[in-house]
Amino acid sequence: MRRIPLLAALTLGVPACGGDGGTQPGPTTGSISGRVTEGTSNNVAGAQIGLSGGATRTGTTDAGGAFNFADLAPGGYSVSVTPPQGFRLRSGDTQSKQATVTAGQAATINWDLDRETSGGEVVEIRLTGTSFDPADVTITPGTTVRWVNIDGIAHTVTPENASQTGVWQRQTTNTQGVVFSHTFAAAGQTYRYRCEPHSANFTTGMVGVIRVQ
Ligand SMILES: [Cu+2]
Repeated sequence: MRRIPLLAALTLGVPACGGDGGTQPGPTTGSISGRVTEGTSNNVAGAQIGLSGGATRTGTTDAGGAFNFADLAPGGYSVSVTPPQGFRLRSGDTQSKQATVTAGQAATINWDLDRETSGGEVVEIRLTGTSFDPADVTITPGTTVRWVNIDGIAHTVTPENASQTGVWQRQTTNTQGVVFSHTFAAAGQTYRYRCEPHSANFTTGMVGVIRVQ
């Protein structure tokens, strides 16, 4: 067994004194992040976010409705949103909001949008038995799809790719009625989905597809 000499042990136990070199440099920048949603559960992807003030940048919300501007010098900023097709600002909300960045801190700015209701076509898909009816739907951008539980038993509407552009969040239902609605804004996307109790994969059983052209 090795023994630490008494003098060394004492030295190790005593904090360095003398004043220099004891402090670590703290963060000098902060960030502004946030999320754009519609209602309580729908993330809004593809919203354009603009930053001005201490820096000028642009970004777009991801599949989770999130955006993030990092490495910002402390100070005041203005953050604005441009809703994607099919959405508009909620009445009373403002397009441009102010944020103050503090070093080492994340400021948060959120928007909750409304769906554009003027002229948007609505397509209904019925959940009945072990089928989505119709199962294969082709729509144009801006169309709203509404899933309705007909038989009142447990189903889900589970997208194959939860990070796909413009995708909806997995939904569950066990009662009759409207399960949810989702407006498809992004063109050129094909969304495959299934009902978990009635399909083990995305190709057989209770499955569906939405094609946005
Ligand atoms: Cu089902």
